[in-house]
Amino acid sequence: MKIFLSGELVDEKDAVVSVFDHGLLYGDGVFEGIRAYNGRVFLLDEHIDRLYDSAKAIALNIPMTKEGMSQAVVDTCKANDIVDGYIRLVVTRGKGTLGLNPYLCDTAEIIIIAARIQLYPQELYDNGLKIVTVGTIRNHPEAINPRIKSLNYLNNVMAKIEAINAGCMECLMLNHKGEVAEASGDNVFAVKNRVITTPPSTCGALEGLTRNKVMELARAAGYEVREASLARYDLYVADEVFLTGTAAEIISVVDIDKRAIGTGKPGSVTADLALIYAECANSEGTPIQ
Ligand code: PXG
Repeated sequence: MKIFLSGELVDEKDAVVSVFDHGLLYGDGVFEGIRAYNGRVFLLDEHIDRLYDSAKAIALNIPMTKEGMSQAVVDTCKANDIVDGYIRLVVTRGKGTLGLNPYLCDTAEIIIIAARIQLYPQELYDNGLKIVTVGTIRNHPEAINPRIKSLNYLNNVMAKIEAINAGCMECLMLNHKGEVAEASGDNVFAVKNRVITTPPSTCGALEGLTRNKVMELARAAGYEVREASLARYDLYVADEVFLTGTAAEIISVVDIDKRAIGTGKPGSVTADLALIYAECANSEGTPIQ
């Protein structure tokens, strides 16, 4: 495998970073997880924009233009013959001292890994997920704003541990006010009387690109789509609940805290949206070759 590191494509065995890199020492950095479908990088511009916004928010200067970054993603896919894949784009603060001060770090380190995608088992898409609400709340927005896709994922990892300990693969995270925020690595949607609602990012959700695309496609298909604060109650009594994310795409939730959602089986609106999304993902994007 060829990895993009510090401006060039190197062999995987040579793709090493310093133990003094603040991405490792402090989780100081930002990242994106991007999909390629059918020889095209899906939502590339949107991912690059979000990466630079996250970097801006943590006062991290990325030593490359957005155009250069987009080209580097495409070049890394090309070098690895990616047709359908998952791209991990990471920007760390770079090599520094054994102290927090980010201003003492060298230039940011840019890492791009283009790999084959590990899909969730089909069974989960056919039958839906069971999830639980966890005690770990989403980061307070004035501590680390959940809109920043930072390398510091401990908040989500702690939630994921609770989910797995409860026998679930995903969980529901609330914000500091008890409102629904999102799952540990996916956004959440509720469907009630065919109206589709998802929390706004101010409720503690990452502004997911799958989320945004699903809202756009749903509106174009004639659904009413709202961004509004949701309580756990709203999810318990919804007709359908589903999660969205680059890796998961669109997946039904059929049980939350032992309450069956709707019929307890994946619903028709979710299935309709998954189909529309797949069509879009397979026909749009930045060509690799
Ligand atoms: N919320 C959080 C906290 C995320 O990390 C999403 C929502 C969905 O956003 P996108 O833009 O992907 O629609 C994410 C991103 C993984 C993995 O390996 C998934 C994410 C992040 C890191 C790893 O499954 N999801």
